[in-house]
Amino acid sequence: MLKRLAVLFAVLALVAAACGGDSGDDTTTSTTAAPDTGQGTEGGTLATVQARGTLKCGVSGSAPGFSEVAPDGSFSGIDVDTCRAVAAAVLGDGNAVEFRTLTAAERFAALDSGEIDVLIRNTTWTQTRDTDLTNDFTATTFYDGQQIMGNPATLAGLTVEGGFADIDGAVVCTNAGTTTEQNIKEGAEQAGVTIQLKTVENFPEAMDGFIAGTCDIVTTDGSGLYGHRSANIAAGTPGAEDWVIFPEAPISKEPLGPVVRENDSEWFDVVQWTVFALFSAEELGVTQANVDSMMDSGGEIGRLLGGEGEIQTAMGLSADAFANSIKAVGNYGEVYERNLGPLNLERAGTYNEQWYNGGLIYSPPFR
Ligand SMILES: N[C@@H](CCC(=O)N[C@@H](CS)C(=O)NCC(=O)O)C(=O)O
Repeated sequence: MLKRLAVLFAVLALVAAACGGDSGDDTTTSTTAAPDTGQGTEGGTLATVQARGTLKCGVSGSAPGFSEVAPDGSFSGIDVDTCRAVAAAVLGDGNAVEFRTLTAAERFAALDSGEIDVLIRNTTWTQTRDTDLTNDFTATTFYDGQQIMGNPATLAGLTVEGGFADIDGAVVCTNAGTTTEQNIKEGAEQAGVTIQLKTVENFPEAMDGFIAGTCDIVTTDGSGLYGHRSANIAAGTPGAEDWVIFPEAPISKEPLGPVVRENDSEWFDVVQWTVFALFSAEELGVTQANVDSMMDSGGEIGRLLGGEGEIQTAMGLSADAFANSIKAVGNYGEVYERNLGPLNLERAGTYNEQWYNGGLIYSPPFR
């Protein structure tokens, strides 16, 4: 489906709804003072994480393919793997992570207060979140877009060609503190349709309402809708295979990726270049299985993995920091396939492909 997203994003790029901060999206207030993180400023978080020996990573915990908690308490997902890659780069151990599950409304305050070191919770990069709040966005690990899901058994005639006209008068449910609630409100207003927007704390509650029939429609990032629909089909929820996800052209751009506290440039670099290392590893053919045998390659692969000319020690990391990340989770393509492949979030032909395959996944050079 993301093939369709990619094509339609191109059309929508200029008209996509802006994710303005006009609602309960932002749980921390704007400030011009340095954030009270207890971390100091420059370099604070890297030293803190190294001294502690674990990384505190803020995730959702109920976002299929991004961050989920299994009954045994183990975490998985593309966001979870990004946490592990950072921990492996900084601490040499991809398991040295304390996950904190956060609602959308809680997440920025948790980062600002120092409760977490990095926020990797399917979080959309927007202007207000970046510039009004005490956040810095490092890189985009998944290009998403908001869609809507309905049940044709309740809303007769609903098809994937559907649009705002089909939700006139509907009870629309989503989770609070998101771009989602802003986009749907603004989109409905602009389309001249009236909706009854019901926001809940966690998106799974919106899904419960949808299944119970108290919500006519649910809306969130397309990946979330596909993920929840797949999970419900697998769980045998009656009628789930008929649920319709529309419009084919997402109603917004939702670039998702890791967020750090602002003005901590050293830590920002560590998180950002860990993501770039996963991107570059895929480009250079370095995988979880072959990383050890590639260590002695010269050139860019050598520099990436800690060989001659390596640049990681100058960042305050070990020379083999990124080799450790790749050993822990694999390259970006492997991370994508492991977590999003099972949800049928097809990568080919989408923005989540590598740049040399027509996508937007692009790492600057390791030089
Ligand atoms: N990307 C949007 C939406 C994020 C969001 O909350 N997405 C849902 C989609 S699955 C989610 O994470 N739900 C899990 C939860 O509420 O814990 C944002 O940054 O505001």
